[in-house]
Amino acid sequence: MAMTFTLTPEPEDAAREQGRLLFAGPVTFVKGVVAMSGLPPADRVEVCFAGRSNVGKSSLINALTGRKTLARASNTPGRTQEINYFALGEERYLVDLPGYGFAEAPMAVVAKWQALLKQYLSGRATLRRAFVLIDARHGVKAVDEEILTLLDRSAVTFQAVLTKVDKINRVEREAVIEQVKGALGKHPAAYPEIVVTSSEKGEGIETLRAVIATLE
Ligand SMILES: Nc1nc2c(ncn2[C@@H]2O[C@H](COP(=O)(O)OP(=O)(O)OP(=O)(O)O)[C@@H](O)[C@H]2O)c(=O)[nH]1
Ligand SMILES: [Mg+2]
Repeated sequence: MAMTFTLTPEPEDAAREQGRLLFAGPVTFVKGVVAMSGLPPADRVEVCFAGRSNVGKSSLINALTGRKTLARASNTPGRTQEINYFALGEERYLVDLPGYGFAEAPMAVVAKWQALLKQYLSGRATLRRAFVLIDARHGVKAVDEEILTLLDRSAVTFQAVLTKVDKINRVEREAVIEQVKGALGKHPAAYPEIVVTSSEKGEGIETLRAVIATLE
């Protein structure tokens, strides 16, 4: 039986309000982590943002939190090389993962990121969901498949988030959604809903806030 994927619907009023409240509260940068030993205590639900370099992870965290420079969105691919922890009050950790697929990064650096990523994804008990960001202009690429497979093996539920949707038209949007649905179908850890976002225009941001706020 094929798995059916849908777009995450607009949140109900209560969930929207829960999301708004969570993200309107204090948001702090906790620390940048370069080794498992540096992780903060696993004392609350956390979600992580994974995706290839330049896909818009930091921009999405900035849009969610309404803080323009919190996660240092940069034009330099591969700039975010640490696992960056942000706290939403005492409620949640948001985790900005190092971007992958940065071809120009030295092999040794890539290997170190991959090892850390693997340890983090398989070893973090409070990690409730991974959001895997997919550039809406490109869809799921071979480089994304690696992390999707890693998430399957780590049994971490992941939800696909299309980014930069403001850069494509209606027709392209429908096409990329179909491509992503097809790719997710091969991954047992895929959550059956996709969120479509634009950090630039705000599309999908309230929806994603509600998703994060209502995770048990
Ligand atoms: N038009 C548009 N541009 C975006 C959007 N999100 C991000 N960008 C741009 O894409 C580039 C990369 O965004 P980042 O948020 O730095 O990407 P990242 O995934 O954090 O990159 P690394 O940290 O290097 O892995 C920046 O120039 C952003 O301004 C979006 O929703 N719309
Ligand atoms: Mg970044």
